[in-house]
Amino acid sequence: MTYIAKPRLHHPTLQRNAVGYTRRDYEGKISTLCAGCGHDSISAAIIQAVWELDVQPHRVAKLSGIGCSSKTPDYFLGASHGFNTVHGRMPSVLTGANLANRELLYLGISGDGDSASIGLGQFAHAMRRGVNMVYIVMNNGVYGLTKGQFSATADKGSKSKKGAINNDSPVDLVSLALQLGATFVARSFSGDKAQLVPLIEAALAHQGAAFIDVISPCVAFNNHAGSTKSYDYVREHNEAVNRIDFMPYREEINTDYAPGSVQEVVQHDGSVLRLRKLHAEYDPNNRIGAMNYLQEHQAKGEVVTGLLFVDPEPEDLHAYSNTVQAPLNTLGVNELCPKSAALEKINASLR
Ligand SMILES: Cc1ncc(C[n+]2csc(CCOP(=O)(O)OP(=O)(O)O)c2C)c(N)n1
Ligand code: SF4
Ligand SMILES: [Mg+2]
Repeated sequence: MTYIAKPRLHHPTLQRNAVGYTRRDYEGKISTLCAGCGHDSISAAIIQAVWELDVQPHRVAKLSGIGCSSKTPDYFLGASHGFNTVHGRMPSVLTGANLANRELLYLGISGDGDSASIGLGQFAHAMRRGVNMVYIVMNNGVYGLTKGQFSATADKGSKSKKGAINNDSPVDLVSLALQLGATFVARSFSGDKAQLVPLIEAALAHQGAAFIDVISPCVAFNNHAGSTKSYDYVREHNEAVNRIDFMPYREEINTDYAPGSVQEVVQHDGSVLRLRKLHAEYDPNNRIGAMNYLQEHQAKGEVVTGLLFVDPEPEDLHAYSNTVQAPLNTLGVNELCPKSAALEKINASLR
């Protein structure tokens, strides 16, 4: 783990957001990841998105598992709540925290090993339960931290640095998230900040399970010819279906586009996603269509990116479970332990 804190000196003219913070205030410690690792670019995109959204740092809880990717929360949002859990167990810890206090914004950071191997069950249940969170997988196709073994997202036929061929079929987390009922599903690339930042912003505004798979090359173990998660491969095979402009509810919309070239999605909180269509036939409101489109294009070796599916009226675990609105730590002892008479009443109603 890194222990190197960044100097706290700010240039006095650094721009401040509406809640008075500079971009530096959303940074964390100095990264100890390899120079050029895609994960550092994703950290920078998260910092940018949260700063632009004027979120107060104490309103965010960032949770992760184990891996180079799961180390990154140490490198951003240093003034937010954080919990580095056990390998593959971020979703259940996050679910518990979210049930205890729904007022925070939950950011779950994971890797392809963390979520598609040991944590696959945890990933599946967070998605199907509609936990209100932004679930980001920094996907490099290998276990970077343990020296580059193929992970479950490595494509069949892709080559390791030493030339071994992967014979196993890949787990596609985006397809799984769609099938499991996630209400916001996107894929992006760490090398495309212009696409990634508005996707993170829109996901943070989304009031349900939002999943973003970010292809994030590992320069130490998976950035060679024959890898399908290298910078070169993703740049050459990136098929973006749309570009989004994210507008928080308070902003006046004044950008002009040619009629028909833009699709507007108004989210539950009033924020607007303006989708500039790059593939005219692609409809991000059609879950089954998105699944078919992905499978067809994946079979051709293309990496489909963009906002793949969004339900503008999502429901989350709290709505399904009819839970109390207030964070549990604001309730008194009588509400938390309602005594035997209340239990009797409940039992009687079930007889
Ligand atoms: C229970 C448990 N099993 C195995 C490990 C060893 N281990 C640490 S990180 C890791 C894989 C990390 O891969 P990924 O999630 O893809 O993260 P990356 O390093 O590639 O970003 C493994 C297998 C562990 N820490 N804990
Ligand atoms: S080993 Fe790979 S994933 Fe880990 S920091 Fe280095 S480049 Fe990034
Ligand atoms: Mg990995």
